Amino acid sequence: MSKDAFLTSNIEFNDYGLDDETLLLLYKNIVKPRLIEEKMLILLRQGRISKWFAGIGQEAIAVGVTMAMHKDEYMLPMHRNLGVFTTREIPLHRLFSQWQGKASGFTKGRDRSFHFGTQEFKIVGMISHLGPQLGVADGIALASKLNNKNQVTAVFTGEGGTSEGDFHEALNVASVWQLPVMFCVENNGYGLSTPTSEQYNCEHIADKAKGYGMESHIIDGNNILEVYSKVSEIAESIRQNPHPVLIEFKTFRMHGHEEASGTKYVPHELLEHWAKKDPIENYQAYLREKGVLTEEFEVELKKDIVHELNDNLKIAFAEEQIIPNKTIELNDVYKAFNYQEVKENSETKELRLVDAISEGLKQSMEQHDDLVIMGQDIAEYGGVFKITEGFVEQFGKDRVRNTPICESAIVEAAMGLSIAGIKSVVEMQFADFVTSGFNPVVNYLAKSHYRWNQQADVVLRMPCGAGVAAGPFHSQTNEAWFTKTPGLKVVYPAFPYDAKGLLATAINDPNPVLFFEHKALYRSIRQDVPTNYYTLPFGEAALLSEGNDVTIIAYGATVHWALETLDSNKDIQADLIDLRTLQPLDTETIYKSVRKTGRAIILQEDSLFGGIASDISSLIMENCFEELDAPVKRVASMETPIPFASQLEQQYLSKDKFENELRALIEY
Ligand SMILES: Cc1ncc(C[n+]2csc(CCOP(=O)(O)OP(=O)(O)O)c2C)c(N)n1
Repeated sequence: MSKDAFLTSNIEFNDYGLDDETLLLLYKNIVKPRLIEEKMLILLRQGRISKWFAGIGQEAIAVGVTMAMHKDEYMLPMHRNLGVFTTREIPLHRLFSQWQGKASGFTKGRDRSFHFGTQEFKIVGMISHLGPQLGVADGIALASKLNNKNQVTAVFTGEGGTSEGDFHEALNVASVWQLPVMFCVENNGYGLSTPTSEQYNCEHIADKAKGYGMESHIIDGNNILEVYSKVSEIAESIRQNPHPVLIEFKTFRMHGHEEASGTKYVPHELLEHWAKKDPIENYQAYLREKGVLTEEFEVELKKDIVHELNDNLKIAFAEEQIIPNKTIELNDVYKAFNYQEVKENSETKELRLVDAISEGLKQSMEQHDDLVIMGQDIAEYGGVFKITEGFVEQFGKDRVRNTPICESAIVEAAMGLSIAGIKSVVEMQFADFVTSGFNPVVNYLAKSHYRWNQQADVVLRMPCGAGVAAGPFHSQTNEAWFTKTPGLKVVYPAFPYDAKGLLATAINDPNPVLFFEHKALYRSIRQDVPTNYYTLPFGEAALLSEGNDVTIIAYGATVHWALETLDSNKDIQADLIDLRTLQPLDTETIYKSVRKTGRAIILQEDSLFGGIASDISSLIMENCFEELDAPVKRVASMETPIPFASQLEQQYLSKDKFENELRALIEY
């Protein structure tokens, strides 16, 4: 930073009645990230750090907004918001260790740069996909509203990020639910190399607020006094009366997207124009002119920061590299869950699968008095399968929340609730529609505990499956998309008794659980089910029949197909294993049975390739090869989308070919 380049300010400052102490604190806080970044650029050139996303020229926004927030209010910053972290006074050596992938950072070397959160400092960092944190902020703000905390949540995005669907969904949900969120858009001219003219086609991003029925403001993002004063006012109004606000900060990205990529594509005049509006040099000139900033103060300040910086860098550089340890890595994928068995009573009632799920969900709502459920049409309407019928009357609309058609934002909001300590269940109207919220499931919920020790205490209910002539978009059984993603648990009951107990466990488990409910079983399968609240453990398959000829492995609807087949082929003596949960998978029960029978057949409703049957088959070959008398057989549906017409659907499904394949295996 050149010392005397700005004798007079190019920004029109107004002190908004702030006292000298505050004016100097703002100065202190804005200088610090600049000095750190300048040092980082030197280290980058020396090859001592790997990448840098410079926020130089944009510091007034991060610093001004952070100072306007209370320390116990959550902030969700982006990759150029170092000022949020420094103003929240995170010890610098921890930041440096984070950037160097060391253990004293915030992710044990598992994620880079600003991709971390810390409950201690109430900061929830971004994931690379930019947009998802906007919906996460909704969830945190919802928790604050439900707990009457009068707090505001501040979330950042660049103007590039506003083109993502997450932005639209998050703003829409925040407005419909009147959530206390400040959506802070840093419009810095470029998203990587893309200028604003190729990013959006309206004059101001703030104009979009009108479409969401939302208050908006445009603020000079290079003027720290305007940022701090106006945002303080806005934040206070949100605390008093919860509502969302969209704030567009006009600023400019003075460096490349990341340092190595440069700024060749940015017209020189533009850089010159904005260089004159540097937020620090102008503020410095203003404070000097005003007589608030003395040379002595400035020298001391910079000396202190440089000392702090160097001392902390020394600590981080001296810290040893992480020594890889597989056990530690594997243990952190899921939050440890201390399963508590709640025994069933002897009183039972015959229930259909749909009723058992409804009863289980209702009893969990009673057990956890802050559990929130969210989904399309689940409130007064009771959900398309009527599982939540009558819930609003019992639990109220705060806890039984109809959502707009915003799968991404709702999964993200569930994540936000979890960050704020609230459990939630999200009903996907159909499992097929999870694709519209896929990113936050596999990238946010699944990876959060591993990345920064933050549980995603969310259950996604997934009405799935074929056999109801509903065509390609209301029939899929898409468990394989999730069983392959570390960090998720996958439950797939076939019976009312299991469904009720496993749902209670899914809700108790602090990890993200996908709970598959087969639609064709909802009203066709009945069973005597204990009337009380009870739990069943994950990772324990059920042995439904026993025999020495063959091991049949099934889950969901295929369990019933296998039962029917055995019923009409009484000469076949089979171990029939109902997996009940796919992740965790009860491999011991599978191996024990296969070692006894020497033959295994896996029946899957989904198309063959890449399904869980393939993995189970491999596991059996790898672990039981010596005991096998025949190759392991997978039986699965055709490699096509699921067709609508019932005769086509029947041809598609693996059900009808199972009997022949079973006999062929036994006769092998
Ligand atoms: C979903 C997704 N698409 C693309 C990218 C690659 N990417 C990372 S940052 C970035 C530009 C973001 O621009 P903007 O939101 O304006 O923020 P800025 O970098 O300008 O601060 C892009 C394209 C990404 N990380 N995630």
